[in-house]
Amino acid sequence: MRTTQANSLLTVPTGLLKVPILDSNTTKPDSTKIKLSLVIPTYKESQNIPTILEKITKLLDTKIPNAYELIIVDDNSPDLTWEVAQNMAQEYSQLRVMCRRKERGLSTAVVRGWQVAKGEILGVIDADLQHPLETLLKLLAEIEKGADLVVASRHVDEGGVSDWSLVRRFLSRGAQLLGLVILPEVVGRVSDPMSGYFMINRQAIAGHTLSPVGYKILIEVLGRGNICCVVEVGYVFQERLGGESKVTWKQYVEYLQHLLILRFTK
Ligand SMILES: Nc1nc2c(ncn2[C@@H]2O[C@H](COP(=O)(O)OP(=O)(O)OP(=O)(O)O)[C@@H](O)[C@H]2O)c(=O)[nH]1
Ligand SMILES: [Mg+2]
Repeated sequence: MRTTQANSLLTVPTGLLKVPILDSNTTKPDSTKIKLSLVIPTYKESQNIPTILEKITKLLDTKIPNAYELIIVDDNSPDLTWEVAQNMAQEYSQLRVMCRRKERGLSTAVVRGWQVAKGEILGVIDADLQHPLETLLKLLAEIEKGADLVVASRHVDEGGVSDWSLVRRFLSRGAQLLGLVILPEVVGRVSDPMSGYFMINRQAIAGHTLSPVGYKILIEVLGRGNICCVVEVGYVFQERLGGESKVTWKQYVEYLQHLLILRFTK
């Protein structure tokens, strides 16, 4: 779906990281209702924006035309990712863009995006095309069947990582084991707690104050949400094609911090 209408940048929500309950009084007729709000957090992803937008809209237009929105939440990237995206909002009417100048970090970016979302189904996907787009339809199907949370997982049937070094595999599994020791009832609920690719029913987190640290937003929603039915769908994590990874040792420190905060404040 393409139009020539330009949108303005979204206002960044302030205050608590709390996803609102949708007001049924302002609910629109079914024909104009947004079902899925998919947040795409970005930092220095200008190279990937045109491709991901083209591919995602092509895919979702086949299944839920006019019933989804894409929300790019950029942290004032020096490569002007937000501006590249905003210029494309003239072509893609379902795209809305937020540029944060005061806050930073992947997880809080996702929640800020969900705070302005209109859909009952909230999702997140990376901008760098490492998350295969076809999996989106499988995630959507599971939520529509009644799951509260559906996680794209690298560690179930049909899941995997394409070309990770031994070191990265070791660090990823080590982080998961650490999580199982510190917070077994949260981290143990899914095979891939590190996944940044999932959909959740708004009702499972609406009204709960979230306070994620760092990268692992899934752990936060599992820890603080009201989630009964969890489903996992396998996917193979692809290699990055453009742009560069932002993962450094800092994310591992923040992950440990996040686990400890959840352990002692939940
Ligand atoms: N808004 C925002 N987005 C971020 C931030 N850090 C990373 N991202 C985005 O979050 C997604 C995942 O980040 P990546 O650096 O690709 O992390 P990864 O996929 O786990 O690691 P690689 O395999 O090394 O790419 C990408 O879309 C990034 O642009 C941040 O601080 N703020
Ligand atoms: Mg990546």
